[in-house]
Amino acid sequence: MTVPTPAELAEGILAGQTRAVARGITWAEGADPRFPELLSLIFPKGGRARVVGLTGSPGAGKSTLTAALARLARAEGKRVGIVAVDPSSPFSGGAILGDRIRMQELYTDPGVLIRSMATRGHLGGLARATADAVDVLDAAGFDEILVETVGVGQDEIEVFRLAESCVVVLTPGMGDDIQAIKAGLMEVADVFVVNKADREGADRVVHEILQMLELGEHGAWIPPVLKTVARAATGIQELRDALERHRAFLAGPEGASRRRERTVRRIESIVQQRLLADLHGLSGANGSLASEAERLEGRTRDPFAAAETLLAAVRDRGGPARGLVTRIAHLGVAVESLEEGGRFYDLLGLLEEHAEVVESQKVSTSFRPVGESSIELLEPTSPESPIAKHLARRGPGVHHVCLEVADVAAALAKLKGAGVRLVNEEPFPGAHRCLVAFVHPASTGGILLELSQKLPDEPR
Ligand SMILES: Nc1nc2c(ncn2[C@@H]2O[C@H](COP(=O)(O)OP(=O)(O)OP(=O)(O)O)[C@@H](O)[C@H]2O)c(=O)[nH]1
Ligand SMILES: [Mg+2]
Repeated sequence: MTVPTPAELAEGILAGQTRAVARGITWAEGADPRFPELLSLIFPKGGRARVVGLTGSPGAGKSTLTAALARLARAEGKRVGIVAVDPSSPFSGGAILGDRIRMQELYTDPGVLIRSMATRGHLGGLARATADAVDVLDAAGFDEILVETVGVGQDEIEVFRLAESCVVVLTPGMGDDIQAIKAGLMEVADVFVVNKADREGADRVVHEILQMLELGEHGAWIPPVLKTVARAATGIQELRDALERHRAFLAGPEGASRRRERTVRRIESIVQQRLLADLHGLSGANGSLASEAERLEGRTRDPFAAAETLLAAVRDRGGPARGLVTRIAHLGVAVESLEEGGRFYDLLGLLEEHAEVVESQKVSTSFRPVGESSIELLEPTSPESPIAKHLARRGPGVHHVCLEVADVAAALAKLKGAGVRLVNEEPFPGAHRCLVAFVHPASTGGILLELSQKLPDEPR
């Protein structure tokens, strides 16, 4: 398959094609600049899948439990996506051969898609990559999505928080882990599972969790504590029932705030990553992390002042680009002939002020000022001209809108960084001594957009 455009890939994903889904997840994982456009196309179609996160210490039985849940869902005819954010999971191939063989039927079941995510090297963060992968699966029509993570690092907890229902898996004989759970996972757990209940001490762990819950703060949802033997598929139906109750809770009035909290977190994490990336990218006169750190160590700057300086620099750089666009320079109108097309504008008193042949676009142009802007009539000088093609396809009419920018190269870099689809990656000479470049209608709301930078007048 040749490299698809975001629109082609979106179509494949929405049709549930496995290869398209896999590629979409790869884009998510690599923070591909095309991913935001892809997501914008598929996101409106999602929202039907139920997303369950499972976390717990290494070896707690998360994968076995995930597989057991997947089997139950398959028995009901549901399509299941499994995302294993975990290098040692049988799902990603690291575990004991026997476990993998026991799960073999899931790997070959066309109604199941298993994907593992590396825990390292995610531009933009593991949580973001995982949430994006889940959205791809959701849009592809998977009914249930199970996300397995090792709940140790901050990053993994972040991943976990994004699930709709979070299952914390504990096992007997892990006294220390209870402490860790108190610290990080307590308030995100929706269901507690004490797995390996075939072993000594399961009841004691259940008891400890219940005690913890009594002391701790929780809202309207009191997390149930269940016992399972994942390896023997014991207690799985009860887990599924508990998840169903949690889903019903989320759909109700009390669940709404919980849901909102998670949605907000997701946006926060994207913003946070962006800001951090911008912060680390700072250099030069406006201040950089290194220069501010140096001032701090030399006591010529205090931490708050350093932060203020850097925030101001980040805002200049990555914030909404105030002052980037200075005006609408002109409206480009394709006409069969300048003479004929110009007659109407003459009637309005919008007389030609400037005419020019633009070689790069193979067009003759006629500029008719209107206030700060102009109407630019465009007549092709060759059948090769983009204007000739426009006329053939759509007839005469609005061809593009031109915005004047102070620095077209900088504007292109900024847009490209945000995943905007560009027609030209490099500026080229346009009419009126301007440097111009076009932005694709797919990113602008349907209009071909020209960005134009006025070059200084030639010395006389
Ligand atoms: N005795 C017992 N063993 C179990 C149970 N559930 C899983 N196991 C075993 O525990 C081991 C680890 O199970 P996994 O499902 O790979 O655990 P995990 O939490 O996914 O492990 P990592 O992904 O490596 O962190 C395997 O050998 C399982 O067969 C259970 O209920 N009882
Ligand atoms: Mg595992």
